[in-house]
Amino acid sequence: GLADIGITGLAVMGSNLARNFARHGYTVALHNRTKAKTDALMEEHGEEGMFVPAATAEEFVASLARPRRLMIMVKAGGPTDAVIEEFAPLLEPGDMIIDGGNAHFEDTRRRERELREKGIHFVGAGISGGEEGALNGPSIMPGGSKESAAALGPMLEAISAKAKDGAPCTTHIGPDGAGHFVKMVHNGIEYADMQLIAEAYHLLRAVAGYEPREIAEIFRTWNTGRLDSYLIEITAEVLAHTDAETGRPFVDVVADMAEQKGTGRWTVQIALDLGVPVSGIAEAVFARALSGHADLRAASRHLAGPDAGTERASGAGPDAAAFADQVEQALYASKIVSYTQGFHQIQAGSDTYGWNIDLGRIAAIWRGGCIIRAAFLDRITAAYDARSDLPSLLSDQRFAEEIGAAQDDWRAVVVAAVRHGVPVPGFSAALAYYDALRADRLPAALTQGQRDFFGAHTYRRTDRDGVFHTLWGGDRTEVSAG
Ligand code: NBP
Repeated sequence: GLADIGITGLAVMGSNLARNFARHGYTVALHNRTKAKTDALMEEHGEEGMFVPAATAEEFVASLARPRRLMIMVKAGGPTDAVIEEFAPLLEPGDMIIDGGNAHFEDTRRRERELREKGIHFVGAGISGGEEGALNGPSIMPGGSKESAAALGPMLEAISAKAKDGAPCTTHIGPDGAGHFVKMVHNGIEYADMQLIAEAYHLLRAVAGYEPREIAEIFRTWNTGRLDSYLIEITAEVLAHTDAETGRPFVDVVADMAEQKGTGRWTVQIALDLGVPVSGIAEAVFARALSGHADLRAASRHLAGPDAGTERASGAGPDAAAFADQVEQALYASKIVSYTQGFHQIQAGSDTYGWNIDLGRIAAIWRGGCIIRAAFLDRITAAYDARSDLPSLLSDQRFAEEIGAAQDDWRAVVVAAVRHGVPVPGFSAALAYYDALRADRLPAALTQGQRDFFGAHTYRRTDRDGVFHTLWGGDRTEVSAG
């Protein structure tokens, strides 16, 4: 029979998604630019379900039931445009193209607009969870028309991850680029989560004196509490691992230069355009960049640090254990700030592009199938359920109480880090954000004064309406600049 969906691009992600659809009873048409990949998939997994392999684009399109659902899983960027150009002429109004690659949301907006003119629904779907997720259930963030959401929703729900309460980890995010935008911010939050965990590890090692396998145990304990998450779980696994060749902790034989594929960077670039302070994500992107500057680091090793006399808690002693508890508080508080910033960016994107995104639903569909899955996300959903127009996650009473209870320890940890010369850009940027938001008055008033002095950029007053300028070069009287 005709296929329910077709997938073109059968590298690891496309192949695994095809198998996932087939396992859920769908008939899946298969196509790849290089036919050898299609043949290999049929050979290795053809028995798992109903597949319709196609050698040519025409054959592929002809094998799809109408309205056609054609999913593209090729390398993001130019290849995606090339595939759209190849297939769009073969489709009819009402058909759907789903791009499951890691597209930039601006590309998705352009493609959606161009295809809409031809009557074709373009669905930019962010897919999280890597290879394993694609096969066993990813978190899926589709954007596009309401019609396409209705036609695709049940299929995406079937193959998606399920949260602990059984809810599918997918929802229609909003029009055009909304899905890829949310996927991008998800990746940015992932960067921030990873950086905060790395800082916690660094402090436990350099300040408290714990060994990696002891830190693994601490993370395992944390994973039974409010920090319960996939990233904390795998952190314990990585830290407990011993290098077979040298017998040393694995973490000590890995080169300390973190790489990135670019979605974290996009998050920060777009945040700059939207004027949203995502300092935690930005510090995480910069920390990876800094780690990669080997020459710069080598040239800086001689720079002075804190006095050698700085006391160090001895590993596993009571001081170290108390410090570990403080680090847990600092990590949790900083994590609340990261999510506050990330959700602010999603809200800003939604407002700017008219997407009308339901923020509580976003947290709910990240509970399974993706790298940032965590018990914590239920709390975010609860916060938005309690108040859908929540100005910020920090305005939620429970989060405010928790961060308030953590703040003394959080400050103590940042102080200890500074005293010991341990860089904690994530913890300290999060704390600075928290303190800036709480402040009655910010020194931005002085900044405005300086701007008015050198550039006549004007200012507002706290005590009456209007726009003003002081004649700094003259007698310094104030004039109305309205
Ligand atoms: P790749 O990103 O490695 O892309 C390989 C596929 O793209 C092959 O099927 C290749 O065909 C096809 N392709 C290329 Br390259 N140029 C093409 C062109 N001009 N015309 C037609 N096909 C072309 O595959 P992947 O790692 O499976 O990822 C697929 C998408 O999913 C990407 O956008 C990726 O960013 C995204 N993603 C990946 C992950 C992950 O964990 N890997 C996670 C989430 C999202 P060929 O066989 O003929 O060379």
